[in-house]
Amino acid sequence: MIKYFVLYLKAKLECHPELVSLSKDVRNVMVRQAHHDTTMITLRKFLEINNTDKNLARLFTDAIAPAVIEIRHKIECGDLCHCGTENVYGEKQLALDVCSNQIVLDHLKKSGLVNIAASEELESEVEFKKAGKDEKDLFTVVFDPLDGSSLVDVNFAVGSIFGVYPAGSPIGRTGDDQLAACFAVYGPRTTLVLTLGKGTHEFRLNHKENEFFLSKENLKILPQAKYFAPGNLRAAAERDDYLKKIDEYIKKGMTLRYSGGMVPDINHILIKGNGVFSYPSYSATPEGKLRLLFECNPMALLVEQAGGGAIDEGGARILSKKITGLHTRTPIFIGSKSAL
Ligand code: P6P
Repeated sequence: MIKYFVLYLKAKLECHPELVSLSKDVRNVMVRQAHHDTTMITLRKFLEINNTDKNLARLFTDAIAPAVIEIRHKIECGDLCHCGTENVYGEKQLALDVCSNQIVLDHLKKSGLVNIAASEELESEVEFKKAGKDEKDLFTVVFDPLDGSSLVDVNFAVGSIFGVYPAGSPIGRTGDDQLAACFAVYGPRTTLVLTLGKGTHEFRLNHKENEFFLSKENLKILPQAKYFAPGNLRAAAERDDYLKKIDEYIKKGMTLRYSGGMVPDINHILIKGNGVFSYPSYSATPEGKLRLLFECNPMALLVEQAGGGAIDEGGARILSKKITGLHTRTPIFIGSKSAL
């Protein structure tokens, strides 16, 4: 509130300087504070202001952010054809999937900060040489390099998702062990939504400067939802409980916002400040479709840090679920707590 009071005073000062006979020094501080405009704060500066661990900050500024910028470029000019390979789920990989995956791996390796990388596109973990570094200065990074890639050809927004753990295998841990999480949205704008355990914040890419600047600090998700994003709607044909839930949302007059991309759909909830995204299981996918490690855990941390919640269909908290395998799937309901 102080910031807005200062902005009000600044406006007063500019229109009626005779009104306030403040000392020049105080006035300069107030005007400077009034100029404390979040668009001037780079990701690097924000991490520094928030006393982020130096290695963790560098992981974001020197590896993840550059990888996101490179993937954005590939989306705009890369080819969309299938490259003849399949991922671990038997899904045909687009050249873009394989390329995005390699971009992230290259940046993580080059940073020298990563002990283990695990990708939704790869069967197993990739271990990088520690080169004499102490494990406490290294991280494990799990990622979905291009979530929703099948939507690129219809020009829908897509995204990349990252979770950061202390060095070592993620197997046997829970999502609560994440030190940080973020996703990138490749939409009309390229944004990075990030949490380091102290709130969830949005940064917007300035293409001219190739820098991410703080655009929204401390995103908040209200308990009441006005929007709903019902994934796997086909499940309602055989699951009355899901049909009933959707019917409840409709009867409440909630607005449908579903794109088929988990990243833009959950980004919508964070930026609008309310909403619920659901992706239940059904006979064809008894464990659900979305991956616990690569998609649900990072999203759950980002949403919980903004005051929302994330559970599976048994009501278990996503971040408390033990990671028993790299490619474990889970049903998920995530967003405004009263709508879960
Ligand atoms: P469906 C994209 O393929 C994805 O992994 C998520 O981004 C999205 O929420 C979900 O699958 C969409 O699944 O069954 O609607 O195609």
